[in-house]
Amino acid sequence: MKTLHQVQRYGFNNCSTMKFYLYVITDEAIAGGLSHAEIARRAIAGGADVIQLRDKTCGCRELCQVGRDICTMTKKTNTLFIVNDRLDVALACDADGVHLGQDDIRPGVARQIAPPGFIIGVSVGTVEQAVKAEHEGADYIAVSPVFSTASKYDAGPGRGLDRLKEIRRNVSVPVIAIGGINRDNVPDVIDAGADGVAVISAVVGSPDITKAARELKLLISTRMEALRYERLIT
Ligand code: TZP
Ligand code: MG
Repeated sequence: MKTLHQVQRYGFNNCSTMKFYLYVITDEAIAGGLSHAEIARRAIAGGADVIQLRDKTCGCRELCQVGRDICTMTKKTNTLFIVNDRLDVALACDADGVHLGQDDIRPGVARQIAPPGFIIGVSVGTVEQAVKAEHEGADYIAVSPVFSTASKYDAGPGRGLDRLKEIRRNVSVPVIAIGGINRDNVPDVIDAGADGVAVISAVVGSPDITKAARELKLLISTRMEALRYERLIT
């Protein structure tokens, strides 16, 4: 039997057909002072499928305004828009969803507040957390961090590709890989079962965000296609 969130998910957002290939997280410091909106604009031009607004210091009112500006862009370009941590901001700026960490509001509680079809993503580091997040209504999970990263001071050590594979085997929602992912390791990440990759530095830290996004997206799509073909013939 489908849970309520699955009915909502498939009924309204059709999450099963959603593409999460390239998920770009905004970071003004890593972008050398570019605004969140400008980072989003450049990443979308390079083919980002999802934009996450992430700012740990910005006040609520300003964050809502930034979110509304990004939302206008993502709606026009059919890009998903997710707000990090803040369910209130995500709802206020009409984002498609919220991304929650292990210390944020519980996904099940967020689900009770959010409208039907609202996307809830959850960061996990273990199989237990992943299974729990799915059970509580997460629409996707992010395995975090797959590799060590300097972009999040408290991310902890990389969990590795075996952990990613193990989590993939134990949940049915889309699995996004995050942390230290770049052009060199992205094929291995896709081979390990990720449905998409979330990045900051590999795209936002590049002097040409649009080009970096385009190149990373191409690497992801190419590897996804190759995998699909391999599965068809084996
Ligand atoms: N959550 C887990 S790792 C991370 C976040 C926000 C940072 C990812 O940044 P990068 O530069 O792609 O490693
Ligand atoms: Mg968080």
